[in-house]
Amino acid sequence: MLPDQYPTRLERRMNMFYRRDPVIHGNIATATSGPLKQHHLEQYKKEGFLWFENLFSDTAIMDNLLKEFSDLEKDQSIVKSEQAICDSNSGSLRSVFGIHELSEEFARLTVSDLILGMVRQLLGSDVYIHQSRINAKPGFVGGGFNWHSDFETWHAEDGMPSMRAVSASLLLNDNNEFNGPLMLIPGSHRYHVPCQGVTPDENWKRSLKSQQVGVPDTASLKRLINNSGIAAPKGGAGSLLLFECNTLHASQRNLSPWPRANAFFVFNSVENALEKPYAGTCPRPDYLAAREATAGLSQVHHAQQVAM
Ligand code: 6CS
Ligand code: FE
Repeated sequence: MLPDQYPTRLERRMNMFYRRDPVIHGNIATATSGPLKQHHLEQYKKEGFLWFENLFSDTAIMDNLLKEFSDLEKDQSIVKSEQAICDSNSGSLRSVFGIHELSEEFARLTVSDLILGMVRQLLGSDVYIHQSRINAKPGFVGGGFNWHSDFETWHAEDGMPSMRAVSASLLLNDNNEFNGPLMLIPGSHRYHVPCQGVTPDENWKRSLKSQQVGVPDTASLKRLINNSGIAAPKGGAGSLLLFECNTLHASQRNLSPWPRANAFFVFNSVENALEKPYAGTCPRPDYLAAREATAGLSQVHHAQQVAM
C-alpha cells in the first residue's frame, strides 16, 4: 500500500497543508493535445474547476437524458436498490449511483470525445469511471450537501492514492440561484484539509444521505472562503462543470418549485487505481468506487470503434 500522503478522519485536529500532487498531470504534450486551450488549463490550475455554459446545446439530446432519468426514478427495482439513495425527510430520490451501467444514454456520455479529450488533458493519461451518479433535488424537498472534498472521501473510504481524478457534472435541467446549484470554493483544491472524526464501519450507508465525517472544520472553511469567496455556476440544461477531485463544494436545499438534477461522471487516471481504504474501513461497493471496470476508456472506446 502506498504511504498515506493525505491523512484524514483523525482523532485530533491537524492543520491543512498544500496538496502534494500537481493539478494538471502528465507532460506538455498530453496537456496541450485536446479541446482545452491554454487559458482553460491556467484557469483550472488556479480555480480548480471549469464552467462551460450550454456546452451540449442539442435540446433533443438533453430532453432524452432527462427522460432517461425520469425512467430510472420510476423503476422500482432501481429505486429500491442499494444504489438509489432516498432523502431522509421527504423520501424523494436524492441520488442514484452507477448510471453509466444502468443506462446506455448515460454510458455514451462517458466516451464522448469532447469530455474524454478534456479529462485526458487534465489527468495526463487514459481514464476510467470511478463513480457515476445523478444527484436530484425535487422542487421544495431536495436536500443539500455539506462542504466537502470528494477526494477526501475517495482517499479515506475508497483508497484513492493521489489527487488525479476529475468530476464532470452535466446539468440535466436549469440550475438557478434558487434551486440549489453546486457551490465551489475557488482555489480550495490546492490544499488538503484533514478532517477530524474516525470513520464508522459502512459509513456510506449514512454519509450519502447526510455527510457527517469528512466535513472540513469551519476555521479552515472560513480561511479558504475569505481568501477566494464562493462560486455557484448557474445555467441551462446541457451546461458542463469540470471540477478537480479535491475542490471543496457544497449545495443548499432546494426551496424553489424548480427541480434540479445533475449527472456526475468521475474520471480517475488509470495510474491512480484504488488501494485499500486509508481509513482502514472495508472497501465500498463497486457502484460507489469501481475496482472491476478499470480498463482505460480510450482503449475500450477504440476497440468498440474497430469492432463496429
Ligand atoms: O461518498 C461519495 O463518493 C459521494 N459523496 C459526496 C458528498 N460527494 C461525492 C460522492 O458522490
Ligand atoms: Fe461531492
